[in-house]
Amino acid sequence: MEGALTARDRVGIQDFVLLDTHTSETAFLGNLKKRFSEDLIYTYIGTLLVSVNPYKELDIYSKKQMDIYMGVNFFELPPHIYALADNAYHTMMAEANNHFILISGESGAGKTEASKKILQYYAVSCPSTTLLDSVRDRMLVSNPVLEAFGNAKTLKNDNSSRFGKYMDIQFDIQGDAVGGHILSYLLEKSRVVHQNHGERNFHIFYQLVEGGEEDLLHQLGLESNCQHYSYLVQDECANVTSINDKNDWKTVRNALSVIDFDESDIQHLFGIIASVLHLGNVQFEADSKGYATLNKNTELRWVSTLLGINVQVLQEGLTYRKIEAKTDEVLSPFTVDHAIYARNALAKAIYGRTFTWLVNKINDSMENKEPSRKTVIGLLDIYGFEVFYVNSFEQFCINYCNEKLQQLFIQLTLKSEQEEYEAEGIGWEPVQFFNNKIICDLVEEKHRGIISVLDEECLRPGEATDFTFLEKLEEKMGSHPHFITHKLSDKKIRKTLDRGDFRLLHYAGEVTYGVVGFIDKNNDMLYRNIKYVSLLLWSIIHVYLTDKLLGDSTTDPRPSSLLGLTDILMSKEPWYVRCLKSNESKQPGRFDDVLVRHQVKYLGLMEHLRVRRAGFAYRRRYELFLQRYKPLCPATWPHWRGVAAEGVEVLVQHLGYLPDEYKMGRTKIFIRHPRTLFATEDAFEVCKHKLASRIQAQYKGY
Ligand code: AD9
Ligand code: MG
Repeated sequence: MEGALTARDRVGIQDFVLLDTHTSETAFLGNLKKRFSEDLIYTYIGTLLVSVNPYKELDIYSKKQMDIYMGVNFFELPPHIYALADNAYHTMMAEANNHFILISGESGAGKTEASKKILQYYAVSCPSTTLLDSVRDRMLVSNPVLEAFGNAKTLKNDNSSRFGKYMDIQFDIQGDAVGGHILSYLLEKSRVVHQNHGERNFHIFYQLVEGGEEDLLHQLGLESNCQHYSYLVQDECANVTSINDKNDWKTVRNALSVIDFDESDIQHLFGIIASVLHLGNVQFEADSKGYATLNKNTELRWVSTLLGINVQVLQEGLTYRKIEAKTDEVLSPFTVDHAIYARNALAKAIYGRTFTWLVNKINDSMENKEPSRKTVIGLLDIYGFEVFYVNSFEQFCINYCNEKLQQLFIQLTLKSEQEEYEAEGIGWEPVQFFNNKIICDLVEEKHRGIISVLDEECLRPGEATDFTFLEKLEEKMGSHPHFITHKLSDKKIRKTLDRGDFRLLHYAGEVTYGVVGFIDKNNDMLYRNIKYVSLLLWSIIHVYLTDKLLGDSTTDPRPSSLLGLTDILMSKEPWYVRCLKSNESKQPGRFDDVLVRHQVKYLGLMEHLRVRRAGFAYRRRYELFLQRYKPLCPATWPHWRGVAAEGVEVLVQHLGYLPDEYKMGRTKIFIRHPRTLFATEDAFEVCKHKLASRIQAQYKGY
């Protein structure tokens, strides 16, 4: 009928797999845009959830909404993050295995928000006993605490995660959320001492200074003015309209008491945070010989008081290098530059250790000590791919992490899916996709990758510089199609590169990295900068931090530790949320076609859709399928005595599966649409209840 819009015209299609015959990028984007304009930010590709950041509060996350989604099959309700969370949960319960939800997308796309919604869903909706309420409360409040210490305003996102977070939510056999555990990765410590134009330090500093009670600030020797602290005013953007530091302070203070921080822990914690601010204000002057001296030591006295370190020792640590000779120790004075370097290194080390300590404390408070059998749902929320005008070692690490996650996604979906069809002898037209393994190898390959070259250079202290590192890269990577430098490029491209740059062609786009600082920052990560920071200073840090911050942090925080994470994820059943950024200016309701198209492309969503459309949403080994659903058919219940595959064939015939709906592989049955399986699952639920009441009736007879 002309003129009247059908619901489908208005709200688009909620699962791309059902998008008629169109698998073109234009149709895909048209559907996303149509839904976005109706505030429908979620769309499925099969069981993968695509989410587009609305940049405005939507009324879709209430308890009432959670209840609507609880226990309802995936495709019966409009797409929602709760539906995905619920489905992962019910599959975990039914199959008694571990799952993880991988949330990806570029910086500001909505990953952290998505992960919070999922956690809220589990904490609020899953069955509960009063005893467990406190664990859930702790899980929920761990978010504002970790965000205060690990998030900051960047040019891309006012609340950008500056660390990677993997959280296991543990469930007991009844399905109660009974505990949690967090692993944190690669905190961007350099932000403590330096922020780029238009960015801020970690939120907690502003929260304390702006929101801290008068008494507390007095005890810590702090002024209630961010402008007073050189680590906070480098870019004079202390005030951000979207952030209310005073309110956030209250939230964090309350949260800390929920996660078992007593008053002395809290005093201690903020004493350390304040000491970092004081340290940033410690200034040096050159004496007549050019060596560093302190121009006044008021700030250093505060650091000394707050950390409990003798002021003289601290002062020596910041202005002298300790050289250990055979029998003696010699103090050699620092230049001003060296002293500033030592001061900043100390500030970063203190902050980094405090963060690790905080994560450990949160983990203690969420720990479930019951030895009962548990299954977990893991949530992965890392910092997203980012490109700035100037990109350094931090962006290199962040973008490499994203490269790894994309590889994991490819491995688990596009690649293994197609390999499985082949192995199972299912007829299949291969779908072409860009495999970013070539870029992961370029970064991580042993002895040849960028990280190896960097590590090797770090082992040549005194000789290696950022520029010798770049030369080595040019020697080793010269002809690599994803690596370009000024020297290696033609005239046209050369104009866009400085001599100290290298450019990587990432899966998500080109990024030009300036090499300055790579050696230093990598050394810092390896805790090898003993050479640069005096031994004396380091012994102070060591004694102080191991005593006060409960143990050494032995985890290697470099990107290579991500390999361990890949193993953790590979052992679980995956679910995916792909977050898309709707526009660069953070405007509510604005959908930038070019920006969204670019993300759809590099995230491989079209390829995923093609594999999904032509493929099968569900597969199970014959034995498992038969074991679960055999009560649904008289011929297979209570036992099927023949070959499992034949039993499954009899069973699905009985259930009325159409020939196009399923395929029989070598070891597994493949089912095309989830709704077919859901219908079977519903029938199974009904049957289970009937069986249960029959058994009850029998027992009544005794
Ligand atoms: V980064 O890689 O950590 O820099 P994220 O985590 O992908 O990034 P985040 O979740 O922090 O982005 O979202 C950025 C901002 O977008 C939030 O602070 C919200 O203002 C906004 N946002 C994101 N998702 C939603 C949503 N579902 N509803 C409303 C949202 N606003
Ligand atoms: Mg985030």
